[in-house]
Amino acid sequence: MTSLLVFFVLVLIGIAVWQLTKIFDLTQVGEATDNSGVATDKDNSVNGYLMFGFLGFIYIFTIYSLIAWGDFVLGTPASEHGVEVDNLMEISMWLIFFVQTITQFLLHYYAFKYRGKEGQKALYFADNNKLEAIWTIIPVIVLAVLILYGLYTWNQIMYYDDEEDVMYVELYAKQFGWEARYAGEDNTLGKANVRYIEGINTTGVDLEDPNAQDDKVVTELHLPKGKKVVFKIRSQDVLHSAYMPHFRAQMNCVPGMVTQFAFVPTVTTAEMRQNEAIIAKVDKINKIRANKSKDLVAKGESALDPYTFDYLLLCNKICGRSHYNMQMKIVVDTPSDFNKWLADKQTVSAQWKEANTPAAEEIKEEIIETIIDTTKVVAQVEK
Ligand SMILES: [Cu+2]
Repeated sequence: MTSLLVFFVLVLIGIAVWQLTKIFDLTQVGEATDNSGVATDKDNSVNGYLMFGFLGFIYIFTIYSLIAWGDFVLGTPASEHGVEVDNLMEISMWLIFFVQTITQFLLHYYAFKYRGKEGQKALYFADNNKLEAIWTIIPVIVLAVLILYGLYTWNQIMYYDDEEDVMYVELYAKQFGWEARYAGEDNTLGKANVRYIEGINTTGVDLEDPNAQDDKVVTELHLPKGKKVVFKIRSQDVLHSAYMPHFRAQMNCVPGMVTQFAFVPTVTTAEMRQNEAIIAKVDKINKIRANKSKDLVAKGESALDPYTFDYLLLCNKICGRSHYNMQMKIVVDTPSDFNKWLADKQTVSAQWKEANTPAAEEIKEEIIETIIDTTKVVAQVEK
């Protein structure tokens, strides 16, 4: 509401300034001013130089952006296919950079060179087949090569062989968080459906399905280095997008269907923390945090924890109010560490049994009774 008001105030100020200049013009009646509205040589010159100035602005701002924000790029890819994605990106960006530098120069330079002059007539071609053929064929060839290269790379990334030694992991998206399910010893994910969601079974695993008996559900994703992981991706509610930037992986999560993405992690979390660019980035973040902490401590609040690098799975689709915070930590371990970590986790069927055994029910009832008794006592004391 405030921004709408500010907008209206700005519009009104604009109109006021416009009307004032009109009044100012009217007071100049009788003086030798040109009110014809036709551009003079001076007007054209000013516009020509402004065009040239704008070209300088584009170039200087581009260089400034590269220097000021160049280190925000993600750096070393942490997956096998990530190298391919980065190559594709680099070739596309260099090409765009090269073409834009030349075309922007030509556009602005000629706008300056052929600016309007009294008595000068514009020379133009009504038609030139040779010229049109050149500027059609060259972009067609360049774009076709880029698109074919992109398609080839995409197919290489998306293809995986069922016979291959792969590991299946399910990513389950919901407003606003992630869960991951490991397929267990049989390497087959049990059936799941949103209708089975009940109690601790938060991902809707079909607990009757024999394949689901060894499935394990976790809230922190661990991946073994060097193993191809096939992600089967589901969503509970709305469209989400599973985005793992360091692995150059992204796939939509669509309610009612299973999408997939597969990759081989190549750098463990511990190794990535030793990466020079990551160390510099972490230092930068911690400097900002230290500065903020000073202010917080001065206000009597507690200081911020220092940041350590971790891979993340983020949601990359605006899916609701807390979308910005929809993330899950990813840890890439050595295969032996990974196996140890996974072995410690309980299967979802065991968790279910534990939560629904008569003993657990009894304890639950006892707790409820105690709560009721306590409330009665409190009520009596209050009387
Ligand atoms: Cu989301």
